Amino acid sequence: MPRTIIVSNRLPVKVLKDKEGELSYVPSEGGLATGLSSIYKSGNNLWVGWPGRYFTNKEKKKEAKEALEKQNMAPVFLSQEEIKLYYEGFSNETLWPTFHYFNQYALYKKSYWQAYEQVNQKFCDEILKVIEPGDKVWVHDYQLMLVPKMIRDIHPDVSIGFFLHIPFPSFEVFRLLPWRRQLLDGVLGADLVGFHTYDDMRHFLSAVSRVCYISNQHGQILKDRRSVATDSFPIGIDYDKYAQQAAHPETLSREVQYRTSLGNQKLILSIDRLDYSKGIPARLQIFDIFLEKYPEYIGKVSLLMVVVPSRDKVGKYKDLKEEVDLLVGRINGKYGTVNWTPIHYFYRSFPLEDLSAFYRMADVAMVTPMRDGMNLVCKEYLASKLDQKGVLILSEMAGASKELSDALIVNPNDKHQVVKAIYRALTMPEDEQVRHTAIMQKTLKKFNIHHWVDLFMSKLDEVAKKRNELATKVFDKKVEEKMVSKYTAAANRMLFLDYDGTLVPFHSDPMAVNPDEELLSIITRLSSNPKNRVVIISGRDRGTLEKWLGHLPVDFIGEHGVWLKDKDGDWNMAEGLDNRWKAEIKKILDIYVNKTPGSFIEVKDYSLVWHYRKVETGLGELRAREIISHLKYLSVNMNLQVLEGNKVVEIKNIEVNKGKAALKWLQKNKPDFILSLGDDWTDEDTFKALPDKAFTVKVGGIHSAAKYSVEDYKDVRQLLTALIES
Ligand code: GDG
Repeated sequence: MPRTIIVSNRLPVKVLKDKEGELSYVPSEGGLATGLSSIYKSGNNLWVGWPGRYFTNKEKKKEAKEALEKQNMAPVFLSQEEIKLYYEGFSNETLWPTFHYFNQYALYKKSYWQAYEQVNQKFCDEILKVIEPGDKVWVHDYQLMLVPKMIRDIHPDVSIGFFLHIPFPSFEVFRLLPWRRQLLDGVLGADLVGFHTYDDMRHFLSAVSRVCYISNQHGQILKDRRSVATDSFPIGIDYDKYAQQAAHPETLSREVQYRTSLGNQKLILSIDRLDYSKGIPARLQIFDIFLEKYPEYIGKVSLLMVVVPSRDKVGKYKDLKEEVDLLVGRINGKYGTVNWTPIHYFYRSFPLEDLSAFYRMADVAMVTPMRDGMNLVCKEYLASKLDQKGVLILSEMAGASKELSDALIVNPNDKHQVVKAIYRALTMPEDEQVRHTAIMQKTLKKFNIHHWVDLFMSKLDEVAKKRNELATKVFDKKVEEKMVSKYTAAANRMLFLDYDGTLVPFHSDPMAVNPDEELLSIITRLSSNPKNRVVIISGRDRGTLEKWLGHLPVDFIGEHGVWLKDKDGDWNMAEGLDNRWKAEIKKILDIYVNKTPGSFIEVKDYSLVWHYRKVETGLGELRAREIISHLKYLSVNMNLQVLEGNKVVEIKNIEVNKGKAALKWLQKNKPDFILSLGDDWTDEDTFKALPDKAFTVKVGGIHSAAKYSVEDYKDVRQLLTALIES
């Protein structure tokens, strides 16, 4: 039975060692572990990850491995040095700050990168030990961005998903990384790439387009003739667990205990891991300003601040800890009285019962990170509010703000706005609190952690299904053999060959792709065979076609079917065409050339083409859309079609298309073997027009009416050579 393999930096378990050296295994309580437990614990499924401790003793290592394997876990053992360079180093001192827009904290060290590559390979090797075709792999987070490609290179047929738990930054920030290309290539080894928000997905797609020069269609990326899907999957929490915990007698008794010592003052709650992305110092400064601005709250409201120790070996975190300690001390010194402490500060973690009591007690939760992939604390707070009384102040920089629009949404850099939000929260009428909480709870209940896992997994299955369908299209050896055998058996063959993008690659200067020696030799050999009729079917003007290939015995269909020529005849124009529209449309295109550096117009006899290959990425696409919408109504009235091609917008008569022209050729010649090769939308007309027995081949894509697909012009030349040599 195919298996599902979960891969993450840490295994969902803590390995503890007592004084006698005995090992014990405590399952992690984290949301991800809960959500994925139904998957990795069943059948022969598996979770691959670091067990979270160093093993120097071989016996103990073996013992741990065996014990973990019994619980469906495969440990990747890492040395102290590896953790220092790969985890604390590249993951947390390079990627984490960059992805959270703290790029001024990022270190770009070659030694970190090398360790990151090696450790990613180590994870991959562990997976390769067990993986088989048909299996599914789900790789988690920024520590393992290279793993998808590493697996794909060895196993082209397995389904691979990747989920990023932290934000994906804007391209302008991402581009700063010296290893940006390798990181993207690594992730693109997956079939499905998931993010918390649509914005993260957008940034990723823009990075792929600018760094790898691959555009996308509705989030689908075509990479090495594989389709990579991207989507947003906002992670949820185990809602019932938090709601039930909030009703648990132990939670209630702790709440009573804490309430008794605090008195009946209002409580604002703040809970995070120690991290500069969480905006802890700013939150303290905001509380300071609040007390200054609203002195009537002195003695009436306290901030309960839990900071969970984290990454304390990384330099920036040590500095942050000192800053927080200092600020708390300063504010408590400034406002504190014998019977009131402004900030109750804890630098440690608490058991769930305490956490739940804090959530219940808090009148306000202040979740104001500078940047956060999602943030689960705010969701847990809401789930714990069984009476629905309480107010959430939420930073717009947290992924959660996209779902929880009923919170008081703030920009954490606008301190005065947040101060006002605190005042509003503390004075909000109860019925309003209940109204907002109820709406958000409804969302969180539905979009819980199990829902998230199901959504991702079913999308991964769907993508895999599509991949299999597309795979049937690949022009492989078997198809080639079939084609060659039909070709040799035929006596009257017709080959429709598109030019740009099919026989030659694209170039920023369209006149720079005149046929090279290899191409000339291929076409000469094909066309000199009396059983063959070679038809160059192109959007090019007749002058260029004549100049480049006119000396060979080939037929031409130029300007997508405006100009036609038999190998032994003259150029003829398709009947009934009008080109008086050109002057008016050219005036419009001139406006766009004037405001778009790098663009130009190609004037053909019966069509106009606006080229934008040299225009700044993004601007060209924007202008193309503007032109299309500008010409929308005009073109209908003038009987024109406006088509978007590979970095071009072409305007031509509605009657003209390659398909119609190709049909004319078939009627005249009645071939017993037909091959058609083309790369863009104009060739789709040909593919659709040809009879079913034709071999239609799309170049450089898979979404096409063609039966088969090849990667690029090199494959095309190989395919034609196979025919010649048959
Ligand atoms: C990353 C992304 C994304 C906190 N204090 C205690 C405690 N916690 C638990 C909370 C919560 C978790 O830690 C923190 O989760 P966050 O989502 O808020 O933050 P990160 O750890 O940075 O997580 C983040 C997440 O991945 C998931 O994709 O949301 O944006 O940065 O569950 O309850 N738990 C206990 N005691 C504590 O004192 N028991």
